[in-house]
Amino acid sequence: MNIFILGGDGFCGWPTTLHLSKLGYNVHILDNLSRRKIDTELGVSSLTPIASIEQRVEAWNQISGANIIFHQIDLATEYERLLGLLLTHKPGAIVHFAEQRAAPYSMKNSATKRYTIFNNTNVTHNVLCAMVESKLEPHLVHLGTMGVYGYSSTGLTLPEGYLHAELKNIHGEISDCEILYPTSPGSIYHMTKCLDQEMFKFYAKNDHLRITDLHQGIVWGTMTDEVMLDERLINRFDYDGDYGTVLNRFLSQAAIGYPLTVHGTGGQTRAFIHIRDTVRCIALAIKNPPNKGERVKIFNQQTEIYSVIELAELVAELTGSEIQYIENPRYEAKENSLKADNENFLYHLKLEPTLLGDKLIQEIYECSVKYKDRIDPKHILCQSIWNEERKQVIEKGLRE
Ligand code: NAD
Ligand code: USQ
Repeated sequence: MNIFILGGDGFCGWPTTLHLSKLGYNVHILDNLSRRKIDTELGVSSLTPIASIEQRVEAWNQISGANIIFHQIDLATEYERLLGLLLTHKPGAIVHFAEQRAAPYSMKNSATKRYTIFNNTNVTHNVLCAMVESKLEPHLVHLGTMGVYGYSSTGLTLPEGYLHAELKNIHGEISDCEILYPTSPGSIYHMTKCLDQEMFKFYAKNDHLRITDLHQGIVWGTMTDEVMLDERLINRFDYDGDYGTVLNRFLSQAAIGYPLTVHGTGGQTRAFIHIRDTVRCIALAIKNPPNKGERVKIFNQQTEIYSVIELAELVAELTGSEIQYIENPRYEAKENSLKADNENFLYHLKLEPTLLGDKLIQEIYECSVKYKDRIDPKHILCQSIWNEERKQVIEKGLRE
């Protein structure tokens, strides 16, 4: 079966490409390399020395005997080319990673806010539109986020996408239904994932497209079995204040003796998944598509829940690092509780989760130490401030 990986040059997309290729799928990567261009714009590079897309594809094809093909295409603007590629290669599945995915980058300024909305919503809508126009019926697997639910400590276990609700009419009669869980995005980036969700709902209802939306937690780690085969296959590792995610950031900070940058109290509680499980979950989702006419399948793709301070303490204990509490540049709850269902992957699809206790944290630390000379300390702090109120608090702190 042919598979299109949209955004297959990125942090999650590249290891997924290799994993699906190893499983025997014919993989095509569609990517405009915008993530590499944003690194140049920000003056920063991946902690790990990633090869060019041409070199990494050639290396994999040589090592594995597969024939991954790379198409450089901007999916937000090149609709006709996308349609042409669909009609030529007739993929059985499309995995959609191709969005601007950093919350801090999306909140930097008007230009990055507008870019994130333009890029993400257009990519998603172009893909849906082209699926309908092509009359092909590929299964779309989209990478969404746990952040669509928001972090408001309701005490509820977050369901997998749909909330059971009782609606009361003016006569007091109650009817049962299932609704999409009310969204509460914490950034412009997260908001695009909420908009994606509505588009998926419409196209599944109106055109009977088969869609799976994976609400993924924060990904940690960088290595999978396939990327470890050869230095040229090495995966991206973001450590900077815009793109680095919290646990990977703490481990890279520890590698250069930089105090761990806990925002606020560190009471923010989030869901996590290791990159090895990301690629496995996607393979499982591809094998288990919804039926035609079925509503969008939504799975929570996360295996563990931690607060930021719990992670900082874990890393501090492992590496002897100091913890530094800094004024939070984000406008978010200081503390939240979080419980989320993940039965679909863990119990129905039998994912054996990779957990933080599994010593992989040491592997990431060692990787950070190996490449620590590539870390530029001036890019560590998050410079993106969510709103005027946060800006004033931070400026006041600097004056005192
Ligand atoms: P990434 O930025 O490393 O990769 C995204 C890829 O998409 C890049 O290679 C980029 O060049 C490409 N892309 C973006 N816009 C494009 C366009 N218009 N046309 C063609 N290609 C385009 O991000 P990632 O960390 O691999 O995340 C992949 C997906 O998974 C994102 O949608 C993200 O929202 C989701 N996700 C990521 C995480 C995480 O922790 N990294 C967690 C939850 C969900
Ligand atoms: N944080 C710190 N210190 C840091 C960096 C972050 O305390 O140095 C805090 C943040 O304030 C936040 C939490 O850690 O409360 C998580 O931040 P993050 O940057 O690790 O993750 P986030 O911005 O939520 O985004 C990441 C991915 C995004 C994905 C999301 C999944 O970049 O693509 O959608 O994780 S989720 O969080 O479940 O929405």
